Amino acid sequence: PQSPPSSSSALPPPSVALTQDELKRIAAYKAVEYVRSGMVLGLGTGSTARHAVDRIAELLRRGELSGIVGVPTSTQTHQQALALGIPLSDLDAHPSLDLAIDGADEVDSHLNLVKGRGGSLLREKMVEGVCKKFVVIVDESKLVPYLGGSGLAMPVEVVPFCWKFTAGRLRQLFEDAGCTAKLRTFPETEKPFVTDNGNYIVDLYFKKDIGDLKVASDAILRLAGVVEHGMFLDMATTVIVAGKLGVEVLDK
Ligand code: ABF
Repeated sequence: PQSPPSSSSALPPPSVALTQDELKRIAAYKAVEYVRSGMVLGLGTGSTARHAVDRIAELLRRGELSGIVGVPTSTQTHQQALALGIPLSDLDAHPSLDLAIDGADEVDSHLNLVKGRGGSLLREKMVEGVCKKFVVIVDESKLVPYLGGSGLAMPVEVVPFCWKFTAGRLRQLFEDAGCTAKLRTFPETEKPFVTDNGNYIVDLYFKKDIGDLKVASDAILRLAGVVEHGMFLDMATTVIVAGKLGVEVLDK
């Protein structure tokens, strides 16, 4: 079967105004066109990736796909895929994957991403780092001129032990960018949000551009106490953007 277009393409504009969730679904369905029977698939997490998982299950039910093995990137996606009857496995059994489909919080013009505002990033990075193809699905609100520039969180997963110390060191790293570091908590209880891996998340906010992303990434990862961060650099091979004027496919 033919692959979907490998270069940028725009579909005709939809005739009615679409909601953000409909745009997410359109991007997700387009990404599922890359799925072929027999593939080992990374299943992403979040409100956009959820549509892709639903669609894969639907095509399996209809017999239009077969032999798929899914590797979920969170307990949430694991539960969704299990309930839908998608055969599941993990990286221990499948250390290399054919394709992963996942959402993102920010996408820059080089297809670098911020992920993890929904709370999962470590499992995503593990799974999506060993995929032959990584298709990211977003609505157009996620496109940014530079990562961290939206004024929204840059998530860092940290061990709970002395998290205040780690948050302080993270803030110091980016002092010149006007960084603040905030533990992610549940608004109702003020209790820390706990990741699938039993860790906390420190959200970094920047007033200015943090500069070279690779340098920033290396500096964060060098801090003992940090488990992983939400910058996904040079990982996406394709980004599918659904917007009011149509769908655009951005390839690396
Ligand atoms: C997950 O999906 C997270 O890494 C990221 O935070 C989120 C994007 O979520 P949504 O599609 O709900 O905007 O993969």
